[in-house]
Formats: sequence, C-alpha cells, structure tokens
Amino acid sequence: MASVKTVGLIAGSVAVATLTFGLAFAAAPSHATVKTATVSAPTVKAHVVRVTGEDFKFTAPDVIPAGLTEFRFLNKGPALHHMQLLKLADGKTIDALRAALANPGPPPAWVKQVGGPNAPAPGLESNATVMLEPGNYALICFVDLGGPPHFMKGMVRSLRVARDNGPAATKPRTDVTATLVDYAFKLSSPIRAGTRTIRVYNAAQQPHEIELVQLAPGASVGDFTKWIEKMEGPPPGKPLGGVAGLEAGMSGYFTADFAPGNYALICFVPDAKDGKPHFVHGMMQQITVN
Ligand SMILES: [Cu+2]
Repeated sequence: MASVKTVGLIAGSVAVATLTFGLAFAAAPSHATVKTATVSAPTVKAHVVRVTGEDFKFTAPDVIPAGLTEFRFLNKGPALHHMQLLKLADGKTIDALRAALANPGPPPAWVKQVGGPNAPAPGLESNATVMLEPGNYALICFVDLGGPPHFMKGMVRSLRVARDNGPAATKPRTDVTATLVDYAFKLSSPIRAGTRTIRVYNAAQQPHEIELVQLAPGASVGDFTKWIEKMEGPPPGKPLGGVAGLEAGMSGYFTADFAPGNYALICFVPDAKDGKPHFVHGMMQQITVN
C-alpha cells in the first residue's frame, strides 16, 4: 500500500516519561426546584475503553457500547504504534478490509477514518475521545518502520459497536480547539502548560490527523521530520499521541500533560492527490508551551 505512513522509532532510545492522562468533564450544577422544570442534567462520563498495542497485535474488547468513548491506548512497543479507528460501511467485514488493504492505494470509499489515539512512544499511553455510532469498526496501525506497515503484520482487529440506550455523555470541556485545514493546524489560542484537553476538528476536504511530539531541547519540527526519513541516531523528539485520521467534518478530543517547552504538530496522512504525507505539503507546526 503506497499510502502508508513512514513513522518510525528506534526502540529503547526514547526515555519513558511519567505522563498522566485524563479528561476533565464539565460539572453540571445540581439543584432541583419543585414547581419549575429547571432540573439540571447530571454529568455523564464517556465510556472508557482500554486498548494495548505491541509488535504486532492489538488487545482490545470485541464489543463496546455506542456513544462518546474515551480510548486509552498503551503502546507496549517495542516499535511505535497508534490506534486508528476505521468505520466500515454496513455489510462490510474485517476480512473485506484486509482484502482491500492488500492492494496498493488509498483505503476503499466504504471505510471512514473516525479518529482514535495517535502514536505514543513505546511505554507511554495516549488517549482520544470520539463519538461512536453503532456498527462495524476496525482498529488498525498504519505505522511503517521501513518495512511492511504494521497492519500487514497483524495489527488490524475488528471492533463491534453495539447500540446503547444509556444517557448521552457530556462532551469534554476543552482548553483549545485545533482546526485542521489543507495543510495547516489552526489553534484557537496558545496551549498553556498543564493538563490540557484539545478539541481537534477537521474543516478540510480530506482526512487529517494530529500527531503531538515533544521536541528535544534545541530540536525543531524539521529536525524531527528529517529524522523520520532515515531514523539514524536518537530521535529529536518524543511522540505523545494526538488524534489519528479524521474524515472531513469530524472532530475528536485528546488530553495531554504539557510541560513547558517546544512541541510539534504533524500530519502524516497521505495526500488525496499525490499520496505524499501531509507534512511534506507543510502540515507541520512548531509550538511553544509556557
Ligand atoms: Cu493532513
């Protein structure tokens, strides 16, 4: 498949950081009145689903309930992995997906990219919160270490999302919105140091993602994308996660602990026209967190 990411990470060369992840939910005031109908709805949390990735498989539930869902993805390594969610059209199965992906070129039109936790360095956990409709999905890893992409080695797994009649979850409270366009990231405000929840919204015509990388002191986003091409020497940054590929018009959320310093936002999604990763078209941005 030509439209595969070329992200790599040298196992063991990345220090394991102590990061904590979590979502902040808006607390609804609770009060009740006798005569009027102004009863506040209680806060309902998103479902939490834990997934692990390793060389080369996912460990995940087979069936989960529909609705707002926070995926927590632990990369047990030793390679870099992410957890892209694909929604399959009605009647399509994981076997049909495998068959389609055996051919080079972009995924078939009956597959929709609906986000998921983007790649954390080995040993780290990343998260993403997305709204899931009932249906058939796949978890897939598009990461490529210069060899076959990881889904060719077994990192594709089916996930059934079943109808859920519970109350709708409260959307995460967000600190910053990152809007994805062709080919840039637009932040609604600077990201301040601390635990921050970012809403990622794809306003473009084709799929995009955010991969968040904490840059090593003195390193630039260009140093990191150059390093990816050859993967020689220690990486000049540490992947932390973000939100994997989203179709046009879709949104997702991720939460990360931002220590002061420099970070990179990068999109590796292959371009609809020329198949090159979007960072080649300029979809990479360096930000400073204070
Ligand atoms: Cu992109």
